[in-house]
Amino acid sequence: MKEIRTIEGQLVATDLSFAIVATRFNDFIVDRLISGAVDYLVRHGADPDRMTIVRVPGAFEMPLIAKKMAGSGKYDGVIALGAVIRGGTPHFEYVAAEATKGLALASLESGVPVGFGLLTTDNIEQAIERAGTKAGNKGVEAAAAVLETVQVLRQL
Ligand code: INI
Repeated sequence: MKEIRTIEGQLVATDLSFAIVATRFNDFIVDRLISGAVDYLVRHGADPDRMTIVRVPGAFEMPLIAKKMAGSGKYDGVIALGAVIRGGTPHFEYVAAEATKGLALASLESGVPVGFGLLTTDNIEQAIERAGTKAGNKGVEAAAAVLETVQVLRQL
C-alpha cells in the first residue's frame, strides 16, 4: 500500500512562547498544575523567559484572559489551569460549563491552541489525585497537548 502523508507535532518547545492562565481559586491545587506545566515545557526546550503566567480570580474569568493572550500575537500557545470542585449547589455546573465553552471559543477564534488544564472534580481528593499524585498531573497533560498542537499547526 502507498504510504500516506501523515503530519505529527514534534514535542520540541525551543523558540516557542507560552502563556499560562491560572486561577487563584483552589490555588493549593492549581500551583501544582502550574509546576507540572512549566516543568514539562522547560524539559522540552522552552525558555522560561518566554513564558508568562497570569493569575485570575476563578475559572469563570479564564476565557477572557485566555482569549486576550491568545489573540495578542505574543504567544504560540496558551495553557489554562484551574480546578472547579463540586460543592452542594449547582454553582459548579455553571462555572465549569462557561469556563469550558469559553476556553474552546478563545482557541477557535484566535487560531492559537489553548490547553484545557481545568480539573472538574466531585471532591478535593479527586483534584489532588490529578495534580501530581496518583492520577498524574493535568497541567502536564495540558502543556503537552498545547505543544503538540502548536507543532501540528506550524506544518499546515
Ligand atoms: N472558581 C473556580 O476556579 N473553582 C471553583 O471550584 C469555583 N467554585 O466552586 O465556586 C469557582 N468559583 C468562582 C468563579 O470562577 C468566579 O471567580 C466567581 O464567580 C466571580 O466571577
